[in-house]
Amino acid sequence: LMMESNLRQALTEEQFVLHYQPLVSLQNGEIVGVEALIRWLHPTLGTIMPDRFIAVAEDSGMINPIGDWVLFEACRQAQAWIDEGLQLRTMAVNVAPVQFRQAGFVEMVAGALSATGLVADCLELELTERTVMHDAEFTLGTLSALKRMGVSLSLDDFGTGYSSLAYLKRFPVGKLKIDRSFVMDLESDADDQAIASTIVSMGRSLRLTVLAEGVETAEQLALLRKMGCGMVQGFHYSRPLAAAEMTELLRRQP
Ligand code: G
Ligand code: G
Ligand code: MN
Ligand code: NA
Repeated sequence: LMMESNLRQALTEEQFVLHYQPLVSLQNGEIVGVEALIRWLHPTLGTIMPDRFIAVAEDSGMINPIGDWVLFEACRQAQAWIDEGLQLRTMAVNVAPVQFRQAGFVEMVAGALSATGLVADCLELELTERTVMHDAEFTLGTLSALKRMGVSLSLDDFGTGYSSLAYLKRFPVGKLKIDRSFVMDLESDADDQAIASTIVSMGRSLRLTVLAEGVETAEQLALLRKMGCGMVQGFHYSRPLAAAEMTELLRRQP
């Protein structure tokens, strides 16, 4: 099943869809953005989650055409919501390491923006520490080009890889996303509290927005709020939603 040819067929037969999860500001409780998350709607096997095919896509090189599709579709949907008059400041899109390093990546991002009419300010690319710390000089060049275009950058799964703090300062990154493994047991685990609170403090000192992922309970939310965390994402607010469901949620926003 999880072969290059199946992924290619899935792409041409339009079996991929994006779901969207709200990114919520703790300042006012508003949905300020969404993260696009891919799903494979297989005709006989049903919904296949990305952890079952992204690795194969990366190894086979199919991540590039799939990633291009994700970017165009996310930008198209963001502009459709904006055209409807809905408030949406950020469309966040995950970028795989191979995709980030493919020749012409910056031009492809520019192409997705111009083809869909989405302003660059609305687009945020999520990169992991693993992606950016590998060949940091290459990363700096690419991130700087994206930043000059007006695209925002965030570090996903933050705390699980290893970041050189020197590069964290040099990279034009605007947001740190605290990995959900540190949030999961936040109420009971003093170490996780120390880690989360340290990331929040460091982020604030570096003038970065800090978002906590995987927030599922009111207790986790309260702790993060007390730490001064700026944004959250997780099942407590909403699971990832199909586009039509997300449209309804955005329409209900004040
Ligand atoms: O809902 P969740 O199961 O969506 O996602 C699981 C993992 O797959 C996460 O690590 C997430 O970052 C990754 N992922 C989801 N959508 C995409 C995508 O469009 N591109 C890439 N490269 N990774 C994605
Ligand atoms: O690696 P990345 O942060 O892009 O992955 C996002 C993943 O986290 C997706 O699989 C998404 O479905 C999942 N996710 C989002 N919110 C929650 C949550 O509150 N709890 C759990 N367990 N997973 C979540
Ligand atoms: Mn992500
Ligand atoms: Na993450």
